[in-house]
Amino acid sequence: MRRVAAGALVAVLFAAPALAALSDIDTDGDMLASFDELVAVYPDLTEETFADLDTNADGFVDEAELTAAIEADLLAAPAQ
Ligand SMILES: [Ca+2]
Ligand SMILES: [Ca+2]
Repeated sequence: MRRVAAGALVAVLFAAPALAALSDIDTDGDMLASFDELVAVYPDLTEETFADLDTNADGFVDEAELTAAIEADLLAAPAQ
């Protein structure tokens, strides 16, 4: 039983950073990163790069797009 509980805890710890990244960027709580919200965290971000991150072109970077951008080294993970 202890072994199962420890495994679940490790899974939560590994899952946390991706969730924390968007919540650090998303200041209005809509679970989407707008260009203005991303620029506040990444001052060097250009609209061109933002368009590259926004792969479905809805004008916002969602969690999947943010995770993909970090994994592709287009963005660094936000400092905690
Ligand atoms: Ca937002
Ligand atoms: Ca998008």
